[in-house]
Amino acid sequence: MVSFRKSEELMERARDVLVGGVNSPVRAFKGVGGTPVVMARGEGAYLWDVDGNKLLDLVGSWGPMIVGHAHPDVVAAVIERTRLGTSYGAPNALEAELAEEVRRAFPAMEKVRFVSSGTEATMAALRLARGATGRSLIVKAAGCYHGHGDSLLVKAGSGVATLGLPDSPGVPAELARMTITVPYNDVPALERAFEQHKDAIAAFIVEPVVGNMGLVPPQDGYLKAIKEVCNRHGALLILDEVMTGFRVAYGGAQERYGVRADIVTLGKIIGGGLPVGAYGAGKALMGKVAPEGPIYQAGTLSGNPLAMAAGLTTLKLLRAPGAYQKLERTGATVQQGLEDAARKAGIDLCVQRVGSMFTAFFQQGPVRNEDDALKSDRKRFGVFFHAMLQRGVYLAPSQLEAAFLSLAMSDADLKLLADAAAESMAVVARG
Ligand code: HOZ
Repeated sequence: MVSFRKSEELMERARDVLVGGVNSPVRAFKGVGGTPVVMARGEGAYLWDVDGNKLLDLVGSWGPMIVGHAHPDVVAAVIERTRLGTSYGAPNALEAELAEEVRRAFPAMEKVRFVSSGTEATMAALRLARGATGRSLIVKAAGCYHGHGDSLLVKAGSGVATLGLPDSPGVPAELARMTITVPYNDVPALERAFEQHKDAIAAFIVEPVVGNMGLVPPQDGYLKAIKEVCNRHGALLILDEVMTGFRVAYGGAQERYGVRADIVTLGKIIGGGLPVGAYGAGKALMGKVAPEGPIYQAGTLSGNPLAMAAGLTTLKLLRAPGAYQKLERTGATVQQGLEDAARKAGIDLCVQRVGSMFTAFFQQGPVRNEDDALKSDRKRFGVFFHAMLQRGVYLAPSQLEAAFLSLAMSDADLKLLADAAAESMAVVARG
């Protein structure tokens, strides 16, 4: 048995002073049971915990670590910037450089505003949509998670669904009523929402590939259809690419599926592991944001030079020839390993993957929306999670999350993963 004794001791101490011992609920292992693993360091495809266990990391900080942990170029860029001071509360030259790179990848983002997290980006995007249209209602898809902003904590996925708290206390009912939910991958339901609330809906916000009910891809034509419905009703389409941006393709889901949003939100990879979010849109729309326009949004650490440097370096590494082909191959190999392992063990498993993001749902599938995702056997997932952890593989501690692969994974790592999956599926089968 691998020991996590020091993690357990540290978590006991942390629980006394941090809520649930953590600073973000999914980390508390409520979705799988047991005690969270306390990490000490990361390098390449691996994390090392405080007990010295070496763990192949399939979480990747929930997406940002696409080039692996502590990549020497990213580390060097951050150290170099640190020597120049860590925050100015004034413009720095890296902000426009990163914004230009973001615009090259996401043509819908003619102008960009950097913030410090994905949550901030989606909150600001909603304000922009409401301010620009003069309408109050927002539509979101059940099971999508766009951070913890009040308007977005309605039938949210990720930790909210994992903990079974679909509507959070503290969100005023008046505000929650302004968020309408529809099932993901359901165009007629979106049409009905627009019919019921004529001329009152400011925007439809959606993850173009969902990562927060486990991974659920858009069905053929879904993204183009929702854009057309929004256009027809004078509403804005907000594509939340916090997870998918620079992940499912350099230009995110918009490049991969050939769609263009009215407003885009980004996070995770653009900060290269440091806290960054961004939102952007066409010039006319962004011209309504202060100081060019009246819609207010601000931030002391926005455009932080360390974060800009980490983001720029990470994006440069992603532009290396063959990077996305490698991520695709890595994803396909991992998927094959999991499917083979499940088949041999006689376990129902539906692996859904887009590039280097995937979820192995413990059910037959397909998983098209939140209702489908909730049919997964979460008890089996918990057994699998702990069996994998014992074999040195760190998965996201909830069935309703996605796994993220990195460029740092070698063939030997993929073999380790496949072997661990085969043994762990056998453990699941034994019950
Ligand atoms: N919201 C993230 C999962 N979709 C979890 C963030 C964290 O716990 O670090």
